[in-house]
Amino acid sequence: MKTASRATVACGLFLAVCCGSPGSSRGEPAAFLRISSLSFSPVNLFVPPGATVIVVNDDPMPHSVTSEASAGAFAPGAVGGVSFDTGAFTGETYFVIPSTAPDGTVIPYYCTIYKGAMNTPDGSITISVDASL
Ligand SMILES: [Cu+2]
Repeated sequence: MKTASRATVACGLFLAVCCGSPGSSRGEPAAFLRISSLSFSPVNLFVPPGATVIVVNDDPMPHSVTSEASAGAFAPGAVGGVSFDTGAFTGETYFVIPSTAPDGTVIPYYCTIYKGAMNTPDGSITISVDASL
């Protein structure tokens, strides 16, 4: 019983300190990817393994952030076993990079709806153990 109550206290402290990120309900730090005027920003995002990526769509029309095997493929795919896909969405959504994602992996992504018609047709997420959130 002593152990359980200590864990509860520790969890409460963690939540109190770490719950600042909007949309990250698990209270973990997150990276932000923004879509505005048919452009991804930042186009090249660096995140550590296990990162939550919160995607904000400022446009009135739906977009997606979907991994592809190579830039310009415009078809869902993976690099180094890492893939992600928000599906078409407006407003805000998020996805999680696997904690096993290999350091140095560069995963291109695109929008399944507008593809080459985006002002930034391809973006990329680079997995870096040195990236901070
Ligand atoms: Cu789009």
